Amino acid sequence: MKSLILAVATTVGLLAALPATAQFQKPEDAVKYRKAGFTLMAAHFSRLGAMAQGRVPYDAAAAAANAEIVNDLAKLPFAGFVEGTAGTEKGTPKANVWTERAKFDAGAKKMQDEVAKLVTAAKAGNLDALKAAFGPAAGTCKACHDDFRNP
Ligand code: ASC
Repeated sequence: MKSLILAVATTVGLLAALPATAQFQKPEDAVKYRKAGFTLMAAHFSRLGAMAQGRVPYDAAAAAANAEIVNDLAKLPFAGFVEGTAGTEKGTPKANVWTERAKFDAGAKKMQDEVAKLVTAAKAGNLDALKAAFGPAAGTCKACHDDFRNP
C-alpha cells in the first residue's frame, strides 16, 4: 500500500512538473506543441474579446470559464521555444527570441500576470471589469508579436 501511494504521488508530482520542463524528442515537436498552445489560447481569448467588444452578448459564466482556460494555457507554450527553432516565414519566431531571451521571458511573464488579472476581472461578474482587463491582456500579446514574431 505504501509503495502504491508513493507511486501515485510520484506520478502526480511528475505530471504537475511537466509544463515547465516539457521535453521534446525533436525540435518539430516543440514547434507543434507551442503552436497548439497558442491556437487554443487564441480561441478562448477571442471569446472574451468578442464579449468585451460587444460582438456577442455578455455571459458572466462563459467569461469566467474562458478566462480560467486562458490562464491555464498561458503557462504552457513557452517550453516549446527551444533553441534552433527560429524561422523567417510569417508567424514564426524571430531569432531575437533567443538572443534577447530575458526580454522575451519578461514579455511572457507580463502576459501571464495580465491574464491572471483577467481571471479576477471575469469572475467579478460585470462587463465593465472584463472590458478594463481585456485591453491590457491583449496588449501583452501584441507587444511580443511586434517584437518577436515575423510579420
Ligand atoms: C487575440 C489573438 C491574439 C491577440 C492579439 C492582441 O485574440 O489571437 O494574438 O488577441 O491580436 O493584439
